[in-house]
Amino acid sequence: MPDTTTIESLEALRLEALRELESASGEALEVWRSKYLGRKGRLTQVLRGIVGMPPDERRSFGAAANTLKEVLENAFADRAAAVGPKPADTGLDVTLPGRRPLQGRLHPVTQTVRDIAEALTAMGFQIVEGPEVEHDYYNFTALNIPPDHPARDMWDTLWVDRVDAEGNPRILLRTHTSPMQARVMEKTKPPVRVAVPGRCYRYEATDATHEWHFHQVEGLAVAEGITFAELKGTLYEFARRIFGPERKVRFRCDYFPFVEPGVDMAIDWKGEWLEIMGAGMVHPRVLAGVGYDPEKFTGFAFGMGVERIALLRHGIDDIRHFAANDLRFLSQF
Ligand code: YSA
Repeated sequence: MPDTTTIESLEALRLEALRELESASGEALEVWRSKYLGRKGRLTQVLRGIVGMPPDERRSFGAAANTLKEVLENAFADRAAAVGPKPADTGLDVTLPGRRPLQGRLHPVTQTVRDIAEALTAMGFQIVEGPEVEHDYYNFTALNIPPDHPARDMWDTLWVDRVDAEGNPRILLRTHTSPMQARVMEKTKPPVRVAVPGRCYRYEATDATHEWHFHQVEGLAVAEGITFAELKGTLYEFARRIFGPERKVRFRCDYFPFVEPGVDMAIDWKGEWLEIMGAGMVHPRVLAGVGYDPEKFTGFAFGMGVERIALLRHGIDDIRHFAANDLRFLSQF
């Protein structure tokens, strides 16, 4: 058996291995790698034998053997790159452009809710949220709309299939965010200034400007000495922040049982007016109902439709696009 523990034997191994490698290709390449560098390969055996050598020889021989390992590994890599399988052979074309991963983003209605919340927060309103499944007391009675009052017909209501002791349904999907007016005032001493974003539901036929489920943002400000001029000023400022200073705004008298006086606000849309919110001065009966003294405190409230605002801002022609879940529409925002 030849002595493999001398520098000369390493040199002989190097020459032999490189000569063989020069003509190796295809499967012979792997045979070569295994013969010299594999687990039972010749060089590997040499390296394993180093531990049994006398210490003074071990250092210089070990260094030479490791250098040879590096030389053979590099030579193998060069040869494999020159004659080994090309990417095309494996069916993989690395020059093809990559596929861009689909990037998620916020729904345009969510974006609009956030923009509205940001504008109102900057104007001093605090954001609060409330339940979508509501008691009829908060949705109607606390808002000066007692049971059997004809004003209940203003909101086509989706009732939850549950009745009270008298056989009347009392639980509903909230038709507007206004129930939060009473919920907030019940728990807070004046002054209050809150904005309530949330989803609402109505048993309504749909068309280009009406959905059966949509979002509103409610606003409520109550303190001593608040006037109608402050309501108007607040809503003008809000419209300026959301639609810009050029967009035309219209106020008209309107009726809501929980305000006196009441108004609605519309924005110009395709040469017409599109109503975006109802508003008014909080009715003294609503204030008294939550324990506020209506002789001392006054306030204003408003409730705006988020989908309508998104529609106006983006020039969309039909509100039903928002819930249709069509990526061709959603990916524009
Ligand atoms: C009025 C006075 C206040 O002091 C406070 C709030 C209000 C608003 C009241 N709660 C309300 O819901 N009035 S509303 O029925 O006229 O709706 C307000 C806004 O919600 C509308 O101007 C519209 O922008 C939107 N909206 C109403 N029904 C809708 C709708 N958006 C889409 N689809 C529907 N079906």
